Amino acid sequence: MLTEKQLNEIREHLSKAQNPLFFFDNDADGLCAFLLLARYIGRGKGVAIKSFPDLNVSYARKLYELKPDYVFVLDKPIISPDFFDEARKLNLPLVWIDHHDVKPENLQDVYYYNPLKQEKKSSEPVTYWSWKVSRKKEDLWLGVSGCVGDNFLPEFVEEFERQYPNLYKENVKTAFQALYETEIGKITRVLSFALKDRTSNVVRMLKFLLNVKSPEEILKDEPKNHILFRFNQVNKKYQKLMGKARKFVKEKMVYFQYGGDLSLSADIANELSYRYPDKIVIVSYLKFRRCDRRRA
Ligand SMILES: [Mn+2]
Repeated sequence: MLTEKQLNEIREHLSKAQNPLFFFDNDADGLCAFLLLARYIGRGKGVAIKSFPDLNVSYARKLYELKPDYVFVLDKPIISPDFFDEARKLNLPLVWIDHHDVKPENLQDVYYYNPLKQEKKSSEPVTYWSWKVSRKKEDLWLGVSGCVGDNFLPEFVEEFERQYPNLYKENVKTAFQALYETEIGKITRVLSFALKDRTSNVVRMLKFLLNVKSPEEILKDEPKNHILFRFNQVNKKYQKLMGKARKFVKEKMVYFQYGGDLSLSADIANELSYRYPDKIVIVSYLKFRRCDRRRA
């Protein structure tokens, strides 16, 4: 776990940062962690990291473009040495909050926070700790949404249920149940699908989410709700794939292979393991290459 002292340190970094830049993992946990911290101080820009598994050096360009005075990296297990070099060259303080089971090297002058590094080990998602840092009552829903997206049901879900009975339901026992059976779970799925969009649309979404007043706005079915529009688009493809995947359910396992222009493997695998908890689930994505064979 992170200690109260460490949470305070993170608060201090945030309050010192006048123009922070947050790099976050491209999923609901990363996104909600960013939103919680940026909304806490009321400033900061966010960039979703699409490189895998590391934050690679191509993102260093953002340091020149956006000229931050502080860099935060959220929910990413590896940062490439070249990215570090660039940040050091610019003398930028780097705060790294993660919860993956890795031992990064090269941490001199990096402020590294990971609940697994402590004596009392725990692996709550980065959203969980971001909520502990911010504790803005009106942002509690972001805390729940990001945690549930990382298959973690936080204890503050009880407080959430009291605050937003319409977005929750009784007797939720697991994070998956919250993800697939409640409205806050739908919000998580909306956010996660909306991240799978062109960069310009994602930038517009981040702006909207930095200022959104209530979670209900995300579910409001109206034409100017671009996030919901994108969700519906991706969800159509997703439901089709889920329908296909169900045909591959065997006695002990589900093995499903698919292709196309959009990778949805993590989402499909999660839902399959929720629907078929006693089976082994394997989902593989084949990225289609354009065939360039031409006749001579
Ligand atoms: Mn993540």
